[in-house]
Parts: sequence; structure tokens; C-alpha cells
Amino acid sequence: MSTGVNSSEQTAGGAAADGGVLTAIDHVGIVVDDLDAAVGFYEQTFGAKVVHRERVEKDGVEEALLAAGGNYVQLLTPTREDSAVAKWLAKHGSGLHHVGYRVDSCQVALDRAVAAGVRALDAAPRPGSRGTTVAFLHPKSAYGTLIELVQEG
Ligand code: KFV
Ligand code: CO
Repeated sequence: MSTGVNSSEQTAGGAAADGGVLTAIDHVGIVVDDLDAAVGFYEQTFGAKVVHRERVEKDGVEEALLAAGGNYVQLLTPTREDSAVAKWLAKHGSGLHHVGYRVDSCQVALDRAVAAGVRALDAAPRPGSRGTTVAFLHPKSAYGTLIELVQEG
């Protein structure tokens, strides 16, 4: 029997019993040309607090994570010219870059997306920031949105 969209009932495979594998929006990823200035904007405008800062070498980014309820705003700036976000910044300027959906199992969510014909950018789940496990899906196979699947731990 359906238990509603807010149910946290889970199956053994990690999927929500009633609502699929996406359990929450984990973060919105916003690419900026000046990380400190963008952090200052969120602090001054909204009183938002930075809860984490990290350089993720594989992605060539430095991030500042600000809390927004149980979710995050992830401000990103490139640390090297050949990174994905440097290319995006040069083309588009600062702006919304990706959506991170929280999942219980990145592997389960990735397998499900690939089985449905979605193009994965990561062949297997890999480390993200703050100790998460992540996998990206190509925006051209996801209605123009770069999707990041985010598993805690
Ligand atoms: N959103 C929507 N469309 C995008 C896009 C984006 N973020 N990036 C690129 N595109 C479109 C772009 O407009 C173009 O369309 C096509 O995809 C190819 O883009 O109609 P068009 O003009 O042909 P390119 O050539 O500009 O870029 P490409 O070299 O193909 O790289 C795009 C992509 C998505 C494959 C690359 O950015 C990628 O592999 N991204 C995954 C990794 C990543 O983005 N890392 C940074 C975030 S790290 C993070 O969030 C972490 C670690 N974390 O824990 O949260
Ligand atoms: Co992200």
C-alpha cells in the first residue's frame, strides 16, 4: 500500500518503497568566478553559513557548501583551466551548473539510470566532496540538466 511521498520506507536494494531512488535534493551546484565573493553574497544576503570547504582534485574545483535547511548550496570555482567547470564558466559565466539528487545507493541509482538508457559520465560511483559517493549523468540525456547522484558516505 502506498505510504505517501514523504515516506522513508526503503527496500533492501536502497530504493524508496513508494517513490523511486531519489530521496531528496542534496545540493544545487552553482559555478562562480569568485568563490569568496559568492560566499559573501550568501552570508550577507541570507545569513547562510558555510558548513564545508574543500578542493576536489579530480573535478578541478574548490567548493564552499552552505546549509539551506537539510540541503546545500554548493558554490564551485575552477582550480585548473582544463576542468569541466572552467570550460563551462568560460562559455556561460557564473550560474546554475548541476543538481545533486540524494540517493541511498549511488550504485543502485546509477544502474537503474543506465538500464533506462541514460548516458553516465562515471562508469562507477566515485568519491565526491565531504566523503560522499557520487556519479554524474550527461545533461544531453537528462533534459538539459547535469545530474549528480549523491550518496552519504
Ligand atoms: N548543464 C547543461 N548542459 C551542459 C552542461 C551543464 N552543466 N555542461 C555542458 N552542457 C552541454 C553544453 O551546452 C553542450 O551542448 C554539451 O553539453 C557539451 O558541452 O548543445 P551543445 O552546445 O552541444 P561542452 O562541450 O561545453 O562540455 P563537455 O566537454 O562535453 O563537458 C560537459 C560534461 C557534462 C560532460 C562535463 O562537464 C562533465 O563531465 N561533468 C561532470 C563532472 C563535473 O561537472 N564536475 C564538477 C562538479 S564536482 C561536484 O559537484 C562534486 C565533486 N560534488 O561532490 O558535488
Ligand atoms: Co555537486
